[in-house]
Amino acid sequence: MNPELQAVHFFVPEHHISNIVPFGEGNINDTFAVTLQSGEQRILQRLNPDVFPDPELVMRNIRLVLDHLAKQLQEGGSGRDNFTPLSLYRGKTGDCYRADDGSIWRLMNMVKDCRTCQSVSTVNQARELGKGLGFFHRMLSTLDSGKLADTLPGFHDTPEYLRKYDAVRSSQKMPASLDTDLCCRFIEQRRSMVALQKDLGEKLTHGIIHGDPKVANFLFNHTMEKVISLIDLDTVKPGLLLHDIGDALRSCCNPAGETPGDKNTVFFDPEMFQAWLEGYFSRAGFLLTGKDRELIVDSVLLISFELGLRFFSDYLAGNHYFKIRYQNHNLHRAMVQFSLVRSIENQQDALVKIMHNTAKDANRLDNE
Ligand code: GN1
Ligand code: MG
Repeated sequence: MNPELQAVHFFVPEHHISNIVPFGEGNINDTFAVTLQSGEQRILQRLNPDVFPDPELVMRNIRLVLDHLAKQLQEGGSGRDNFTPLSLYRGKTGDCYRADDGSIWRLMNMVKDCRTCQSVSTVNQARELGKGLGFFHRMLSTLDSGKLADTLPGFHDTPEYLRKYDAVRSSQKMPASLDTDLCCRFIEQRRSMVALQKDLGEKLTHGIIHGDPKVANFLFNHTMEKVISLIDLDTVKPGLLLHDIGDALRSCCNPAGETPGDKNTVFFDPEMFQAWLEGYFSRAGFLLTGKDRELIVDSVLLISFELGLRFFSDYLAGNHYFKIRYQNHNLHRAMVQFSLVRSIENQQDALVKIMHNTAKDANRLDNE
């Protein structure tokens, strides 16, 4: 019997299952859509044990966050914002199944009538994504982050990613190609950028972060006009809100997506940037300090560079971390992130201005 069937039987009796198929485009975990005889659907997921060293702790974080979100939505203190929370199903002896190979599986609800996309196509969607992350941060701002474990130490430690890159370079024979040379040169020219991390650590708002707020992890309603949920909670943990904000913006404001056919189409869209900020500030602007705001553009630069570095290092090391669909997939992904970095650099002053004006307008609206 294949592993997904074995896992699903922990949660649902065999005769209730009608169909089970691979689902989504995640780079780390294995995800399946399960259809029951009743027609209802569920999401079955296997946590990648090579990435998450302590999957039980991941599950504990998720439980704490889901319980808190459910309570917040019930009490209505933060409003509802069309938000549909996820929930974990219980199986024979609990809400997660440990397979013989040690991996952990869980079953969650499939949010009804929702749609996802890999990249944004309208300014309204960008605003909705900003609202969605802002609402999520606002709801979790009343949960003590000290209760959550750091399940991925060093997850946004850019200097550490640079050290790992150096280590891979010195231990492997470099595949000789023009693209590889370009990436190496690009990284060399930006070594000093990782020092930003120092700034990012001080005077900035700590809280509970989602850890992976890319476009594909937000659920839209069927018309693609409203964000109704945020999925993929494996990386929820204590962290800097700016890390989430930077990551969400690098994904949202790149309409070409993470793997466009032509990497020359990659561009950081300032209109999407403004709309995203308007959305975020309307829900969670009060959580940010002046220093947080000042560093928003830098944080998008840093996270885009960091992700490019992670993809490129994984390519050099033999593609053990991110799943690939073709041989040079991680190289291509890295070049896309580096193109995004260049596009942000070229517009940096204008983006900072947009940020200041949007923050000012948001303050004015708050005070009216
Ligand atoms: C990974 O598996 P997925 O797609 O949810 C990665 C994120 C990256 C993202 C880029 C635990 O997330 O950090 O931003 O790919 N997750 C982990 O697509 O490393
Ligand atoms: Mg993820």
